[in-house]
Amino acid sequence: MSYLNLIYHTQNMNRTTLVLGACGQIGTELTLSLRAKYGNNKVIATDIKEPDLIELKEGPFEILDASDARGMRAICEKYNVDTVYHLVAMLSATGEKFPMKAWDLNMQSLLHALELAKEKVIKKIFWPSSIAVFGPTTPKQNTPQQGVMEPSTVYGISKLAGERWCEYYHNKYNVDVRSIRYPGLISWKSQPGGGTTDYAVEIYYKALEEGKYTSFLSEHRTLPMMYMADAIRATMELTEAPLENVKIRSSYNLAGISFDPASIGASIKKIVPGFELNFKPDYREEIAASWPESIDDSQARMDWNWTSKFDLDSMTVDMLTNLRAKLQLS
Ligand code: AKB
Repeated sequence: MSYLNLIYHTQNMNRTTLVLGACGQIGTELTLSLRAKYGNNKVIATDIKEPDLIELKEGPFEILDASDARGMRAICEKYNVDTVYHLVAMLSATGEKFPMKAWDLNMQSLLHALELAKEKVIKKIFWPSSIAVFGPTTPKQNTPQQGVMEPSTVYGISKLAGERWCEYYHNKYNVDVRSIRYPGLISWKSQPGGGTTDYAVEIYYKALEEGKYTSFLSEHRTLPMMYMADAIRATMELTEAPLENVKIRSSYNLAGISFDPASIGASIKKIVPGFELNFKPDYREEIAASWPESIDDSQARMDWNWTSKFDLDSMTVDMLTNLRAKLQLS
């Protein structure tokens, strides 16, 4: 190895990965998966609050408000950060209650990270978009990668604006930013907060704890969803894909499973036979009604070989098994 190569190699060896929003639904599992792969000290977890899950403290953990540009820069410099996974956002349902807060948090934190990449403080960013970028005028079935996007929620507007900023920073400043339009995510390790798709997590807890659940979405409100294990794998696969494979710099469509509350209820009933499901749609029904039912993710499949593994029943088995153990139920 030449002297210059050796210096380059040594510098890169010491670089770390930063997770913003490490205590959130995605951040928790992503931090643990990244640490399992790269080592605890190579992955810096940050959040605005202390973690409930003690495992998150098994590597470096820093309190950081992602809307604080100086704080984000200081941590990136302190730990010689290479890649930032930016998982801070106010989701759709809470965003409708606090529109300006949602806009400020979702946009500022992204722009701070993009600026750090532009200035070469960091090298790469993963930032999640969402199916919320689509709106009532988008085709609902097999929604294409490119097409009409007229989101009707503040969250969706901020995600669409974020996508445009990502592509802009890539085109103008060569920033290596990668993104996925996540469907609703279902997980047992950490709970979601403030989303329209949260019912699909709550339903599993209630099935085990109470044997019944009242859905805030209507019986046949179909949405694109995905099990967290698939989402984490997609996130790491895209972020680690060779540069030349990443053709979309706004955000990739990603598909997992499409189902409605009635179908997830039927899937749970196969394992919890007495489970009772009722419906009392609230304001979230209107948000859900504006989103697609299924997603065309052929571009992700083509560019970085994406393929999902879990279907509704295999997800239900895995969710209920893990939740039973977590909640210490027999
Ligand atoms: C939400 O429901 O707001 C999120 C999303 C679909 O991005 N889970």
